Amino acid sequence: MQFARRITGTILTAMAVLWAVSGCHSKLGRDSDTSFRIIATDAGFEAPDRVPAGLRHIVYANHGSEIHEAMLVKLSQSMTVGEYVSAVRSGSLFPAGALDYSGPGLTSPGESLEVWAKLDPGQYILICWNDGHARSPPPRPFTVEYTISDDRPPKEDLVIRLTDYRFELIGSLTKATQVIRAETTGPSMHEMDIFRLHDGKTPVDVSRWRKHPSDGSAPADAMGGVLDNHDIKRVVWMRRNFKPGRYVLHCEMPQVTNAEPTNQETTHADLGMVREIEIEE
Ligand SMILES: [Cu+2]
Repeated sequence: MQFARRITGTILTAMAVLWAVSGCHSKLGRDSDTSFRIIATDAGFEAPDRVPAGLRHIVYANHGSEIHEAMLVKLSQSMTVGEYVSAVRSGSLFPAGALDYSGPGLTSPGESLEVWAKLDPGQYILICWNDGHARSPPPRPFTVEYTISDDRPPKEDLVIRLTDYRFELIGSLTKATQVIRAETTGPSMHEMDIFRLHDGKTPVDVSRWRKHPSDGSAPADAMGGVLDNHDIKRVVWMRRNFKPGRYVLHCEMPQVTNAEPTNQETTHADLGMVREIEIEE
């Protein structure tokens, strides 16, 4: 009896140790990378139905023929995807109760990048805001589960601070695969799209084109970026390869971010949140 109890005790201790080790393992994020793969097409997004909560490693590629971004939006508990869509169709960029959770920014066809962003449990959608896309292909719903695991973000090569209304670089971008740690110092929400300028084009050409995308040919390629978070304290990381050239950091956040479908024409880019940078040979 005593022997049996001791065996049971040993087994229970062993199980407790195993449980503690595995718990610790997932907390550290070591080897727990569960990439969240998102593919944009012109007909909508391909993505998993469910992902764990926590810091997610998003692997994003645009397989479409137009520029697409992938904004992660957490719906409020009472809100359906249809209700969000109808608010968007009536002109709202920030339907009441829904929360932006960042995501990969504007990305040209054939380009890809990785983003690390923290997700809380709940019902989400993926939506692209480029050039009226938010009104046509249906957003892709997905669930963030209550299970938590963290993918470890890579060590950054530089930090970019998004503040009202400028980009502050701590470090510099070089030609290579680069990890950018994006911090929003605010006080407003911000986003950062990265464009690679075509020969002879300027940041002014980019801002003008972004307002009227169908007027003439594009002055730049969209290299991705990081979209806004309602919780501006959240740090987001991105990683991609950069070739030498002239680039523009650009924030298209509307100056007014309430749920009303009015007065959202003035963007942070209009207020000066545009920065040209050069990546040297
Ligand atoms: Cu901004």
